[in-house]
Amino acid sequence: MSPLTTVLLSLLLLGFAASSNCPDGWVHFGTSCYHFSHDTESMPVADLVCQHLDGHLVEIESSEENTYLASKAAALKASFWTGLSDMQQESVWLWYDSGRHLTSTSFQHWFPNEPNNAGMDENCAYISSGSWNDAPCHLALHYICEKDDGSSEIVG
Ligand code: MMA
Ligand code: CA
Repeated sequence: MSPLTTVLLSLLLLGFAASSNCPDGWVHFGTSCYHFSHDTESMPVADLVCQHLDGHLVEIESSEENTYLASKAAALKASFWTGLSDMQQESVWLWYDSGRHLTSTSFQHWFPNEPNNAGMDENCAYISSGSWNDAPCHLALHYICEKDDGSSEIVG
């Protein structure tokens, strides 16, 4: 083998080794895999289903991620639970699985005048057409699971 061929083959193999894989039924964006549910569940049950699939309810951290999810969801015309909740303390929004707080500098994309805690019973946030609304956590909605794409896994 010529040195050039060796280098090119090595790069190809390295590329494959580093490339991420998402299971069937999951789509890839950034360093995550996403699954858009076919069923509807309350938000806590949705999170349990995501955990059962080795993931968690989606945590949206950037406008790029939000736009990607909205584009994928557009064809599905549904509202999807995210992992965002203020069920522990009213008006303190945090990502259920990582425990990260939504702060004034965090990416957020609420519908106008949301979150409004309508009926004082809205502690979970769904995404619909790219914007977020707080709604009762017991509502049965579709949901988006997220998990790491495995590309940063340490092997060996
Ligand atoms: C309206 C608005 C929301 C609220 C839902 C409840 C459709 O949006 O008042 O803030 O969460 O109703 O269904
Ligand atoms: Ca609301």
